[in-house]
Amino acid sequence: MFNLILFGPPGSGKGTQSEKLIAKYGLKHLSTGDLLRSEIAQQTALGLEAKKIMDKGHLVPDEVVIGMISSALDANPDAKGFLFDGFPRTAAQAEALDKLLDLKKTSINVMLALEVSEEELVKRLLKRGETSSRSDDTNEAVIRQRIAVYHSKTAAVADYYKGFDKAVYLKGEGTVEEIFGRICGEVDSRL
Ligand code: B4P
Repeated sequence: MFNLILFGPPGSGKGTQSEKLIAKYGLKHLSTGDLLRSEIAQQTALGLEAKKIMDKGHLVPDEVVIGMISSALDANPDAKGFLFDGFPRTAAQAEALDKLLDLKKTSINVMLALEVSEEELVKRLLKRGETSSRSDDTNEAVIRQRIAVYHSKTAAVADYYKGFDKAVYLKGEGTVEEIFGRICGEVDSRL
């Protein structure tokens, strides 16, 4: 089994690169952002609560996203590997993920972190906000709040994987194909 975390601030290209990676390597894509947006679209109680939090640029509580990932792992017993996109985002989520994978006798192979400047992140997300239905992408103050939360809570997750020698940093600027090439180089060297 090959398990990969695609890591980086909001707008760093995680979702964009994940689409290409799952097509190339046949991994099961687990995006907590997508799972939450699906709950919102279905107007579940969880989705309605999550929307209020996401629209302010804050993180949904750990127990909610950990529960979603646990169910998704259980629902895919035959996966040849998982691509975690947007998860873990806190140290508690990282520890919980290790425990969940341990129960399944597997572990994270590598965490690939995309590095992008703040101005480029804001530019990309505002552009996406012009065409997508994502309300968290239309307001620059909310976008900057999400980036601030990344620095205060999420960036430390990289240190967790550094401690296990599993963190790799990649330049997340350039064309989508250039960045995909860098990511594939790292994946291929570990397969
Ligand atoms: P996510 O859905 O994870 O979304 P994101 O971080 O905003 O974006 P992503 O990084 O995937 O976007 P991409 O760069 O691909 O999170 C949304 C919210 O959900 C969070 O704020 C939080 O509230 C909640 N949440 C999710 N997971 C959680 C968790 N684990 N715990 C708690 N809360 C959680 O795309 C951005 C744009 O850039 C696109 O328009 C794309 O076309 C463009 N782009 C990509 N690559 C480019 C390139 N090379 N050049 C130019 N543009 C590019």
